[in-house]
Amino acid sequence: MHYDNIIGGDAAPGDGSVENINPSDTRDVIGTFARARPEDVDSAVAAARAALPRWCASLPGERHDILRRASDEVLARKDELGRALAREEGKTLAEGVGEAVRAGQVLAFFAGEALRQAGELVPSVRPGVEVAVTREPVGVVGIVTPWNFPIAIPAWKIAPALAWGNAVVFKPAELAPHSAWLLVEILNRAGLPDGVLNLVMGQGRQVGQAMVNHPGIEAISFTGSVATGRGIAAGCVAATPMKKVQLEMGGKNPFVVLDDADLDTAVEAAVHGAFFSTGQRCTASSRLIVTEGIHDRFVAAMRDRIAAMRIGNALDPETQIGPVVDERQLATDEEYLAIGRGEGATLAHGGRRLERDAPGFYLEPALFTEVRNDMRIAREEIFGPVAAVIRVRNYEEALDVANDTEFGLSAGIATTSLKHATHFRRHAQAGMVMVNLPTAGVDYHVPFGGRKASSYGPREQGVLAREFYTIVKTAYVAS
Ligand code: UN1
Repeated sequence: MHYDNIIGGDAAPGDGSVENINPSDTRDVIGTFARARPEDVDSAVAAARAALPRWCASLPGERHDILRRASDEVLARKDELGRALAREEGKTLAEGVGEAVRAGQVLAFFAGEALRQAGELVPSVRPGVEVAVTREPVGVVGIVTPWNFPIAIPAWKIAPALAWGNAVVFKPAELAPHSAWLLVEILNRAGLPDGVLNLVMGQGRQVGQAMVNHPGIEAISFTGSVATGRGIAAGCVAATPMKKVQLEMGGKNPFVVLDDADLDTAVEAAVHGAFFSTGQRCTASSRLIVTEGIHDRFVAAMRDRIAAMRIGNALDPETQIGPVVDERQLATDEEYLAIGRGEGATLAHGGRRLERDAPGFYLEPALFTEVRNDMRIAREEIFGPVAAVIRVRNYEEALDVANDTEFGLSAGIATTSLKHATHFRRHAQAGMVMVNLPTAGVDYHVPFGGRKASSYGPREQGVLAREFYTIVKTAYVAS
């Protein structure tokens, strides 16, 4: 089956197409997906601009109803959407269905937000004057999303954009456009006026760049790598007019395990955080920072736990870890396995390529031990099923090591000490802190985002999402 771009409510072919391949079985072609040209970005922006006045002026009830209908459909079709997602991205069926449900919940949350658009009436410091502080849509928003959460991340960017009256030009990742296409189709069918939401598919370098440069787009929200994010931010500032920008980028998330931790809790959280979704999450626990009293027991339990995991075809309900997303990511993972060995870390478990019935990108989850925090495997985001255990003496050293990173997305700790849990919650330099929980796997109704190189601009999700998707107007009225 072939999938076109969707511009102004119509199918738009673009120039040529790309095959979308199932990473669990590379013989399985999901479909061909159109590749947008810069002129298609122009058409998408023109369609969005034409649709904007009507959508900006739409009533909260209309926006609510459309988002609510889309949520209902996503939730009703969760199994089918979850399967489509698992097939193109390689996360397991359970993870795929879970992500589809999350997208449905996000849509419902922002349907509610569409109804909660209050401003403030403030007494002026001058007599006879009233001040009204209200929020208005930003305009046309460009949304650029990664392959690793191909329906949830689009939903948590598109839903608030629409709830607050913006029109959207949306570019999903080239590796996983099917889930995105299905989401756009559902939202359009839920009653969005033509042109409010436009889908342009293709490469970041062409389509994304054209969006960043385009004078008809007021803001860009992006999730992806630090290098690309930096380029987008620079482009948004250099553009005329300058664009508002929101970036969610990498992580090198620490998960601290203290001597007093409950071992099962620590191992479950570490395995989940490091290896579920094949480690392909910006919130993955890639540094396991373990105090020496529990170190050997923790490593032994991790090895047993990892050895028992079933790695295989994402569409097999028995599978617990799916394949890596593609050949290139697999090569990166293998390169880091070699780098880690070269740096003197011990590969305590895994790291082999696996053969399965179907040809796919299967990699055994890998656990390095004897890692120092200055090694590249402890500093650079790998984005694969590779975790590094760093041995430390005590809590104080653990906290120092946890914070000694250019990133600051999520930080976790396993401990039964209230004192250490509280101290860590206050002093971890991260946007999100998890106590006795995996660093990955977040709620859909509260803010998401990080510090340092992990994020730039306002938070995503929850009520704070409005900071990016609205601009404030302060009106002074003399009576
Ligand atoms: C999660 O861990 O539940 O790209 C979400 C990512 C993040 C989303 C993680 N933006 O991995």
